[in-house]
Amino acid sequence: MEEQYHPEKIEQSAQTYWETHNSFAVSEDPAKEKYYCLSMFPYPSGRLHMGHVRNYTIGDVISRFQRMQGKNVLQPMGWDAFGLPAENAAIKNKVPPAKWTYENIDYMRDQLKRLGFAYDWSREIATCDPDYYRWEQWLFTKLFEKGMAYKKVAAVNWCPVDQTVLANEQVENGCCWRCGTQVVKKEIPQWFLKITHYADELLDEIDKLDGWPDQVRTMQRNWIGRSEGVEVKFTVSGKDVLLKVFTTRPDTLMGVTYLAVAPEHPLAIEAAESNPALNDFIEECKTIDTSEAAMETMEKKGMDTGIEALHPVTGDTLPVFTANFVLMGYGEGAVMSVPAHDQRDWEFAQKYALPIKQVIYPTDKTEVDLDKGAFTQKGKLQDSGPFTDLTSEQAFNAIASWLEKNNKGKKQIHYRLRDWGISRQRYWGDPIPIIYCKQCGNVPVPEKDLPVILPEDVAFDGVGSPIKSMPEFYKTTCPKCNGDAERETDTFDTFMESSWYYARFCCPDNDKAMLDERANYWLPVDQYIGGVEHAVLHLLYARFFQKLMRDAGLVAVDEPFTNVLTQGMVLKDSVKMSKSKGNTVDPEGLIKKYGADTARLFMMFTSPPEQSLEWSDTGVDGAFRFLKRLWKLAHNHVAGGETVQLDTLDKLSDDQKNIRRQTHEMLKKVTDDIQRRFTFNTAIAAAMELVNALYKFDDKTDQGRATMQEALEICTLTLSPIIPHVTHTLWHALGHKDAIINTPWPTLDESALVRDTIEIMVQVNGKLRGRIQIAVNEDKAGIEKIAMNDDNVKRFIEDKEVKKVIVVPGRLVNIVAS
Ligand code: ANZ
Ligand code: ZN
Repeated sequence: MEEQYHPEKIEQSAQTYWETHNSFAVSEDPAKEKYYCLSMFPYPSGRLHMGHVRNYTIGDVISRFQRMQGKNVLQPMGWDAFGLPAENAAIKNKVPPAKWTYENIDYMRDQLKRLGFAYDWSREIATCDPDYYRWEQWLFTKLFEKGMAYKKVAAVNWCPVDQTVLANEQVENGCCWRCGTQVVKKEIPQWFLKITHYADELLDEIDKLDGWPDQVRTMQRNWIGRSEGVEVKFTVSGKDVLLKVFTTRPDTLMGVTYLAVAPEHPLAIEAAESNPALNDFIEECKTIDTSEAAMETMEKKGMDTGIEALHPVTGDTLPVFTANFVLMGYGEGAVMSVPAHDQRDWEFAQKYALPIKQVIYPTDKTEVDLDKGAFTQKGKLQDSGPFTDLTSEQAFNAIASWLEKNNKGKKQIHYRLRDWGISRQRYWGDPIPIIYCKQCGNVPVPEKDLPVILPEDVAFDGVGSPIKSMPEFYKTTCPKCNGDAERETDTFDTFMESSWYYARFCCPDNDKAMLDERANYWLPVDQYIGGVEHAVLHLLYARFFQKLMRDAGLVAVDEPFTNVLTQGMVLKDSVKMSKSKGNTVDPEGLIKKYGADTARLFMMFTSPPEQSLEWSDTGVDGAFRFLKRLWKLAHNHVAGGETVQLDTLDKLSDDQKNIRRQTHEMLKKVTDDIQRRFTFNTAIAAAMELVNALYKFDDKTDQGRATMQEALEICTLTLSPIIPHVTHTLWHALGHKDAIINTPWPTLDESALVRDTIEIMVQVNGKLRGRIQIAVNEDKAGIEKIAMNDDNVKRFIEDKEVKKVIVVPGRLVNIVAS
C-alpha cells in the first residue's frame, strides 16, 4: 500500500475493476429480495452540474447500501433527450439537434462514470432513440383506440411575424423571444390524454403513498383540486337558453347579485356581435396570460354584456357581465357572483357599483363590516327565504335538493385537473403517430409501420419545425383506404418520455413489446430520488402512465414509486447555484482537483439530503483531509504486517474493549442512519469520530493490532457506499482478496456494545468535582468508596467534615460536606 493517497490513480483502478467485472449488471433473481433505486434521469445539456452530482450521489449511496444488505439492486441511468434546449443549441451552433444531443450524452456518460456511480449501463436509455420512443407511439395508438387520446381545438402561443407556435419558455413578457412581437393566442387542433378519467384514483391513492414527502402529496392533491359543489341553471331573459354556473357555495345562492361569464363564453361572443365596445374588450382579453400566477395578480376587469338572467328561486333579474378572471376551461365558464361572501366578487362589485347583499352571518353573531371586504366564512343564513336560519352545511343540501326538484340544478364534482395537452409544434420530439386522410379522418399508424422515425439529419433554422416542410416526411398513404394522406407533424410533449422510462429500464432490450414480465419483477421503484420541481407534473404524469400501462395489461401494480425523496438545492452564498445567477461551480474541476470520493463525501457530509446544501471550499477541503487521514491510519496499520485472530472479549484489555465498543456503536449508528433516516451526514460524523479515537489508540500488541484491524474493516465497509473508490483499495490493503463491492454489510456484535464499566459524576455540595469509572454491578458502598478516593474530589473535602453521601446508581454521587 502506498504511503500517499492518490485519488486519480485509485479511482481509475476501481472503475476499471467494476467495468471489467460487470459489477453493476443485474438480472431478475426470484430468490433474492429486489430493490429498485432510481434517480431522475438528466436532460443531456452538455455537462453535469452540482445538483446532478448531489442527486446521483444520494441514489448511489442508497443503492450500494441496499446491495450490501443482500438485495438484488437495480440502479439504471438514461437520458431525457428530447426538448427545446437542443433546438436552441442547434440554432446557435448550426448543428442538428440529434448530433448535439448524442455528443452531450457521450460526454456526460463519462462524467457519471468518473463519479463512480454503480449503474447498470447495459440498460441505458436515450428517449430520442427510436427503439425507445416507438413504444410511446405504440401506446398512444392503443389509447387512441380506447378513446383515452383525443383531439380538440386549444389555444397556443403564436407569433404573427415568425408564423410559428412558441413554447411557454419562448414567450418573454408576452412577446416573442426571437423578434419581440406581441404573442397572440391561436386556436389550433391538438391532442389530449384523458388524465381526468383517472382523477379520482390519482387523488384517492395519494393517501396510500406514505413513503412520499407530505409536501409533495399536498401539492398533488391541490393540483387535482377536487371540489364538491352544485351546478345552477339560470334562465336568460327573453331567450330560450340556460346559463349554467358551478359553485362550491350554493348556501350563498340567495346573495347572488350578478353573473359573470368568461370572455370566450358563447353568450359574451353573441352579445359582442352588436356591441363594438364589448367586442374590443373580448379581443383585449385574448392577449392576456391565463397562467395561474398571472390570473392571481392581474387587475380584475369586466364589462356588462347587456344580457339579463333570472334568479332560479326569486325570479329577480340579474345583470350578466363578462370578466377577465372567469376561465372558460373551468366549470361552466360562468360564475354566480356573491359579492358579500366572495372577495373577488366584492372587489368587482365595488368597481362596477353592483349591489352587495349579505345572506350569511357568523354563528357567533359578531358584526360583519361589508365596507371592508367580503365575509367568506361559513355560518348561518339570513334573508334567504325558505332557507333562512339554516347553517351553511344544511343549506348546501337543502338548496341542492330544491334546485334538483325544480330542475334548476344538481350536485356536481369538479376537478381543477385538466386533460393533458400533449401536442407540441416543435421538431425535436417523438412524432405523433397519426395519419390524416380526407376520407377516413384520423388514422393511427398501424403497429407494423411503427416507429414513425423523426428525421435527424435536418437543417434547422428555428422558425417552425423542419418536418413540417418536408414532404418526404409527411406525405404518405392512408393505412385504411390507401389514398393520399398526410402525417401529423406535431410531436409529443417531452413529459411523455419521462412518464414511463422507469418501467422501460426493466426490459430495455425488448424489441417485441413495450414491457414484459421483468417489469413485474422490478416494479414498483422502491426509492425514487429527484428535485422537488418535479413534485407535481412529472410525478403525476408518471402515476397516470402507470395506470394507463396497467389498464393496457402491461404491468400489475397501481403506483410506480413506493418512496420518493426530494433532495434539497445546492446553494452558493445562500442563493441557488445556477447558470442564470452565474455562481456555478463545475463538478469537473472539483473531481480533477480532489477526486470523486471527495466530491461524494462533501455532498453527503454537508447536509441531510432533503435540506439545501451550502457550497463551501473549506468543506471540500475538510472532506479531502479526512480521506487522507483515513488512508494514513490504514497505511500505518498495514505497515505492521499481518494481524492475528481477535480474541474473545474477556481476554481483551480495557482499552481494546473500549475500541471494540466504539467500533460497534459506530456500526449500529451508521446502519440506522442510512437505512431508516437517510441522514448520511451523521453517519459520516460517527465514522470520523471513530477515526479520531483510532489515532489515539496506540497498541502494538497482537490483540491491539487485531482490534485495529477490525475497526478499520468496519470503517471501510460502512463508508464504502459513500466513498467507493478509496475503500476499494483499502479493502485489498487490509488483506482481502475479494473486492469490497461483493462484500456484505458487517454484522453487529451486540456483546461488544456492553459496557462493563460506566462513568458517573461526583458532586461536592452540588458542584461537579469529578468523574469516576465504576463496574456496572458495583454496589452503593463500593461506589461511595471509589468516589471518596477520587483525587480531585479529595481536594474538595479534605479540610471539611462529610455530613452525608447520596448515591444515585448509574448517575451520580453527591457528597455534602462543610
Ligand atoms: C359562488 C360563490 C360564492 C363561490 C362564494 C365562492 C364563494 P373551486 O373551489 O376552486 O372549485 N368559479 C366557478 N367557475 C369558475 C370559472 N370558470 N372561473 C373562475 N371562477 C369560477 O372554485 C369554485 C368556485 O370558483 C365557485 O364557487 C365559483 O365561485 C368560482 F361565497 O360560486 B363560487
Ligand atoms: Zn383514408
